[in-house]
Amino acid sequence: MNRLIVVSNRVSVPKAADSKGAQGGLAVALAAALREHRGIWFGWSGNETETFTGHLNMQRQHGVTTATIDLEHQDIDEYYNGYANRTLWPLFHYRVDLTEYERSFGAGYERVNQRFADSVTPLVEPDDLVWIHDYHLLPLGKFLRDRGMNNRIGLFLHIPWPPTRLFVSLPFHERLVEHMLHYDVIGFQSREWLESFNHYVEKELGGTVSDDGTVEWNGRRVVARAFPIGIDYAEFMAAAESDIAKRAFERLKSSADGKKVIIGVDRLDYSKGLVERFESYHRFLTEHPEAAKDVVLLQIAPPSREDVNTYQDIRNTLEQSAGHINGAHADVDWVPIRYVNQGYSRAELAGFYRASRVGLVTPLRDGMNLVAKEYVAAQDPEDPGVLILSRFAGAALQLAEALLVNPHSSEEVGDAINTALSMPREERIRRWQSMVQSVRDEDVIAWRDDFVTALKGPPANANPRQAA
Ligand code: ADQ
Repeated sequence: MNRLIVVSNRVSVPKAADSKGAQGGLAVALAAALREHRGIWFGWSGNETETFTGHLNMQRQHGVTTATIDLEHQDIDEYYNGYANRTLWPLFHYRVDLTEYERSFGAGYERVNQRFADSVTPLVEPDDLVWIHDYHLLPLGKFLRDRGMNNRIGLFLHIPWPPTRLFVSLPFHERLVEHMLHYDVIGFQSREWLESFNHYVEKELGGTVSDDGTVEWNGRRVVARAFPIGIDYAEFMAAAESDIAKRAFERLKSSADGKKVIIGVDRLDYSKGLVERFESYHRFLTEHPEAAKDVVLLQIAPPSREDVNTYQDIRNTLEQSAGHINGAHADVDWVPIRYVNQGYSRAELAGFYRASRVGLVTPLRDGMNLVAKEYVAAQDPEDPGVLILSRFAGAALQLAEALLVNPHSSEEVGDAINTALSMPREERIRRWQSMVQSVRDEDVIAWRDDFVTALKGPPANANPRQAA
C-alpha cells in the first residue's frame, strides 16, 4: 500500500469525541487514513519563531506521525493572516469588497509555500501519495515539482472557487492557477466550483477540458473533479448516542421550557451569513408575533481569526444586533436570541441539534457546510426537525429536501422559519429520510477513499522513467 503524505496549514490529530473544541470529522478521517497507510501529516505547528530554521518537529500522536515547522512573525502575518485570510478567503467567498490585495501578502504566501516544499521534500519517498489541503497551499504542487518530485500529488479545495469575473481581480491570477496545474488531481466540493475553475482555465489560460474531467494545458494533464465532503457518520452517531449528548439534549430541552428551539452553529465568520440570519429572525418575530413567543433561537458561534479586523467587526455587529433584537422583543420570562460564543464537543452539539426543531444554516457562500449534515444526522427518526439551508452552500446540491433559501432575503428566510415551525410530522419525516440517506452514504470515509483512488490513478505527470 502506498504511504500517504497529508499536507495542510495546521495539523490536528483528533482527541476523543467528547472533548471540548471543534474537532471535525475531517481530522478523524484523515488520521484514520494515515494510520492505515503509515503516513505522515505535515503542517505549521501554530507556533511563532524568531528566525525560520526549517527544523522539523516529528511526533507520534494517537498513532499518527506528524511533522511540523514553526513560522516567523512576518510569515504568519503575510501568509496566514494576509494572503490566505485577507485575500483568498474573502475573494473565494465572492466578497471582493472585503478582499485586500497587498503585494507583500502574495510574496509572503509564496515564501511560506516554498518553505513547506523544502520541508516536505525530504519526507517523501518515491511511491508516496501526496495530498495537499486547501487555499493556504494552492501553489505547493508546483514548488514540489521544482524540487524534482514525480509522485502523484493532489489538492483538495475546501472552499468555493469564485466565478472568473471575480477571480481575475486577483493580481497574478494566471500565475496562481498555472502553479495549480502541476497537480495530478484537483478536487472541489461541488460541481459549481469545478465549473468556475474549468471556465477560468478555458477562457483565461486557453486550456481544454474534456468530458471526463481532464484539464489539459501546456502539455500537462490534470483530473479536476467534484468530491463532496461528508461527516464521519458512524463516529458522529456514536457521539450522538453518548451520555454527554443525552445530557446536552435534556439541558437544552428543559431550559427551553416547552418552546421550539431554532439552532445555528457556525464559526464566527462573515461568510456564514450571521448578520443576515439575525435580521431574518427579527423579521420572523415581527411578522409572526403569534408564533414568535413559542420559539427561541440558540446561536452558537465561537470566534475565529481574531487577528483579522473584519472578524472583529463582525463580532461587534452581531453583539449589537442580538442586543437590539432582544431589547425589542424580550419579556420578563423570555429572551428570543441566546447568543453563545463558546465551542462545544461534537457529543454536546449532537444533543443540542436533536433538541432543536429547526436547523438554521444560512451561509452567504460555503464550500460545503458540515453543520447542515450534522444537524440531519442527529435528528430523531420518529420526530425529526427541519433543516433550513442556504442555496449558496455546496451542501444544497445533496440536501435538496431541506427548505432551500436565499440567505440575503430576510423575508424569504423569515417565511421559511414560519413554514418549518408549522410543518406536519409526516412531511418532516419524508424530507428527513431522503436527506439522511445521502448524509449516511456520502460520508467522509467515502469522500476520502474516492479522492485517494483518484490520486492513485494512472500516472499523468510522472516522468517517463517512473511511468515505465
Ligand atoms: P468551516 O468553514 O469551518 O469549514 P463547516 O463545514 O460548517 O465550516 O464545519 C465546521 C465544523 O466545526 C463542524 O463540524 C461543526 O460541528 C464544528 N463547529 C462549528 N461551531 C462549533 C462550536 N461552537 N463548537 C464545536 N464545534 C463547532 C471549511 C469550509 C466548509 C467545509 C469544511 C470541510 O468552509 O465549507 O464544509 O471546511 O471541508
